[in-house]
Amino acid sequence: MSLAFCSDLRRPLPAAGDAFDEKCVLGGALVGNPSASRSPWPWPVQAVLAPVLGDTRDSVQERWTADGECQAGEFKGIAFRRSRDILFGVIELDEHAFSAAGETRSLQAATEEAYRRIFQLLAAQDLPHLWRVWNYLADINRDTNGLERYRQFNIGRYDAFVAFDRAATGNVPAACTIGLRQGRLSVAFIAGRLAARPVENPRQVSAYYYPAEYGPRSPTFSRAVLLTLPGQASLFISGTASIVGHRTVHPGDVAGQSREALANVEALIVEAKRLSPAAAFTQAGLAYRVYVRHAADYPVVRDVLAERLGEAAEVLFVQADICRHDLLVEIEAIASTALGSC
Ligand code: 3EB
Repeated sequence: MSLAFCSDLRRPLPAAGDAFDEKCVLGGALVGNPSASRSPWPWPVQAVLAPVLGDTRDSVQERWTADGECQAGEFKGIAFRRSRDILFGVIELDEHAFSAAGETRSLQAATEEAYRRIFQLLAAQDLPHLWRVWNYLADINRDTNGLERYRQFNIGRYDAFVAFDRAATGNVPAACTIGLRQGRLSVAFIAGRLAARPVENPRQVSAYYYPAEYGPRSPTFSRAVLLTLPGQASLFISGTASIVGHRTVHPGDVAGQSREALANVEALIVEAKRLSPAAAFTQAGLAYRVYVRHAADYPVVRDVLAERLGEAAEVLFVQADICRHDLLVEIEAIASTALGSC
């Protein structure tokens, strides 16, 4: 049983349709605004339609692979592929199809429905442990019906966890929730047979314990999850921002926010190594996705990261909205001892 992540940031990937004899491709992401339309890949792909910054390419492809044979499936709008032990899926929902009845807001209802379907699928596939989730939605900071859309999303996500008797604190997946210019609610996820171990950041209040000033329901995610597979330790670091305790720090200062977010990533690596001493995680050895709210801030963010991580670190910069209006940058990362072997 193994899981690997690869990105064409570093190395050319085979074209879609090429044979993958040894490895099962579970799925992946296409990040950017591809100018040419491409033939669909034969596995689920989450399209993250947002500008890639500081790169000659208009889009970047990422893939997750596992060993053994893959099976493909479709369940209530979720496209998925699974190996014996690991499942990757993507669901996109048009929130306008979920009418805002009474107090219920349509994004909230769409979010709850997406997560309900995911939990139904994982039960049916007998791969119950949700490890990592990537959430994208349009206009994340806009108020509708008197509540910011990110906060509506949090209510729907929380309600689905509770409805399926899942913990909404403690053992919850790593995640990011990011705003795009347009498009449907898109949720991609990796789940598996074994439980991952949640990792919290001693510098931050756990997001699921945020006080009510950040919304009627707290966000349901862990700061990171540690996955220990035979011969392999993987770390999924959630979207990480310039938050200390539960407060945004360095408002209006993108360099300060970049350094603080990196300090939070470093704290998570230290915590992960404390929990899994054999794992050789280093800050320079991770693969990063960095969301920058204002494209004009890109050179500052790039320079701060280069200073801390070195020029060789694998970093993809994307222009997108962060879930708090005062956050200018958010950093997520993946560490896997099998990185690059897919
Ligand atoms: C934060 O720390 C910044 O709601 O899924 C980061 C990662 C953030 C995940 C989520 C939100 C989420 O609160 C925002």
